[in-house]
Amino acid sequence: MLAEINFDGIVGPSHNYAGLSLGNLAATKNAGGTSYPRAAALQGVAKMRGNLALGLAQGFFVPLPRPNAGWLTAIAADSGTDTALLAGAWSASSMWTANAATVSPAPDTADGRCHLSVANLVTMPHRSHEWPDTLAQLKLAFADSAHFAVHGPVPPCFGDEGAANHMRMAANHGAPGLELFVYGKVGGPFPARQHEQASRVVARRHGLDPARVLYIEQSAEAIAAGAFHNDVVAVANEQVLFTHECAFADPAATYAAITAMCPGALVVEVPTSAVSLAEAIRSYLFNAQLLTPPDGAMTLVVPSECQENASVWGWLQAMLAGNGPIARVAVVDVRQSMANGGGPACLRLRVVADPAHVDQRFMLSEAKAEAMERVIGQNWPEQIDPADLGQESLAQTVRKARAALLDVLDLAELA
Ligand code: SUG
Repeated sequence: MLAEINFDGIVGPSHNYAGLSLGNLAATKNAGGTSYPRAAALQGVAKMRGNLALGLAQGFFVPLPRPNAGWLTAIAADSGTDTALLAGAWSASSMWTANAATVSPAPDTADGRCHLSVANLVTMPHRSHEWPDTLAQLKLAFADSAHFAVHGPVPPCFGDEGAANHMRMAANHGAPGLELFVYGKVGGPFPARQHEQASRVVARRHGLDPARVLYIEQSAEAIAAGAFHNDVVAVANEQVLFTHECAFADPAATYAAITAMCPGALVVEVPTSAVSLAEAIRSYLFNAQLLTPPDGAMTLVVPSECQENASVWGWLQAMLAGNGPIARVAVVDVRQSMANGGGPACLRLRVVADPAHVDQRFMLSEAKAEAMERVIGQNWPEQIDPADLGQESLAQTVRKARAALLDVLDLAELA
């Protein structure tokens, strides 16, 4: 049976704050700070366990090989190379699997298979070299070609950041859906990372019905305020779109098109008067997981930063009291990821599929979560100062830690 499976990226042992993402305010603010990879990875596993406890199907992807020797060779790195480029080889940014790929589930596609296109992530140098290793992992997890089609990246002239700029609305996850592709226009102070043509290429490749696709321009104001991906200001689940008033260039036209194309759609809009764009981006209110557990009570999984912001928390309490479509709010601590601009929604890729068709090595169980915690506890560095990046001893620790995880998950072929 089709279900929404959330594939979280396990935070890699090289997790650090090198400040590489222009336009991502949390990442640039924390540049140079000490990171705690072990705590970061354990926070991620705890989040996954929370979703398992809700009765949801949960999968995961493993960290990519770091430092990436292929990237260092490609840029002909030497002792004079810019430290930001060198740090790019060490980034654990593949943890944010919302940027791994764009996914169109089987009910939406012409051939009735679930299509996945790996994201090229070309805008940020440190993320531009993720896709080959991500693709290898997708090909393994979704190897069953009767049910999945895994595509390579769109041409690099079109920036593609994957599911972070893609939403899907449907009566339920297994029903045909409306796919929403959100793109930015260049010209503002920060890069517009998702290009319209990349989204259009993905939709054509996936065999989507044009009558069930919408291309939506992200508001320039949101990008300039630090919403470097649409999932920082909007999230959808089934028939609900939860969005900030300033997420889209033309909100009224966007809502009208959605309600016309997806009968029963409900827009839960948070006005600027209740939560400013700056507060929304600081708290990551919209970078929440909006989930439908088996008991049917739609649940918004927010980062703990939301609890600490009076207007955000106040708005959430009023929402719960108001008897709207979102029935529950759950709080998770993913502070280590948040400090690099990655909230609960960034850490997961949603794939609507029959869990039985996925390579079971990528599906989480309680026992596997415990095994992961043991490996992380024993092998992940406790802390990393960005000045340590480049040290051979740290490289060895990072490689050994990843190898230990692959070993326990029976995924050594990704070594
Ligand atoms: O691409 N941060 C990531 C955060 C990605 C969040 N994902 C979603 N919104 N879906 C990025 O900006 C910071 C790494 C550094 O600066 O070292 C970083 O890559």
